[in-house]
Amino acid sequence: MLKFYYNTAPNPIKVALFLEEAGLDYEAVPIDTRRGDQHRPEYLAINPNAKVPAIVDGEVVVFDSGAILLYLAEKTGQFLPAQTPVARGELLSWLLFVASGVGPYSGQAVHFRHFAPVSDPYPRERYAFEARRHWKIVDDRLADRPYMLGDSYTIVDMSVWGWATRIPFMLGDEAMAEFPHLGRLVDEIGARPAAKRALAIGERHEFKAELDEDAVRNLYPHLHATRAKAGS
Ligand SMILES: N[C@@H](CCC(=O)N[C@@H](CS)C(=O)NCC(=O)O)C(=O)O
Repeated sequence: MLKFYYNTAPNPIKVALFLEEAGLDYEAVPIDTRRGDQHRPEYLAINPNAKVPAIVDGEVVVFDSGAILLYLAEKTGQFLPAQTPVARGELLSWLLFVASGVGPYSGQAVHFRHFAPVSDPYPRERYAFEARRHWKIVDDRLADRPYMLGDSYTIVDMSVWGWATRIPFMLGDEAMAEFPHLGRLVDEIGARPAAKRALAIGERHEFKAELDEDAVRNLYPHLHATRAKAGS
């Protein structure tokens, strides 16, 4: 059975959405990043990036949420656009735009707003600005079509949804109002039974809640690397 290595963060939840939408059988394997599971050798052999998600499907190993969505969509033939060169160009462009732009800027915007141990306004403002700029591009795209690639719900919408649900946490409680078309898509996907099941996946396991020193060491190893260097 397919193994899905996950926690409840946005990138794994996109993959949970696909698995639930497609009705695939899978075993959810918790990677508790606050406890440091991502740094264990057996997980690094699957995902050398020490992040979630990853999947193991027989002899196939795939890490990185965008790659997993594309792999599963192509394997099952589901949630893909029409099989034309033009549609393929759009699929790859938007999927990778989310993977390389929306996701990383959103993640850093959250980090500098909520978790950075310094209150330097520069990174906070830069990442908030770039996250907002990327979300505006997504919102504009959705202004005149129901889904990111046109008339059908695809893996690009799933990929967008993963991070979009975190916009209030990322940019402030009122921020979603800046992106009405995106808000419409988030509400529509959120109402799907598969999305409800994907969001509930974390209830299957107990993840560490405390952000204590050990969790910080596991999540932000550079802090400890910098301190160790300064102390040496
Ligand atoms: N490019 C990777 C990024 C993966 C990533 O950064 N995952 C985050 C969760 S969204 C992670 O593992 N962070 C540590 C944590 O959640 O504690 C992907 O899309 O899968």
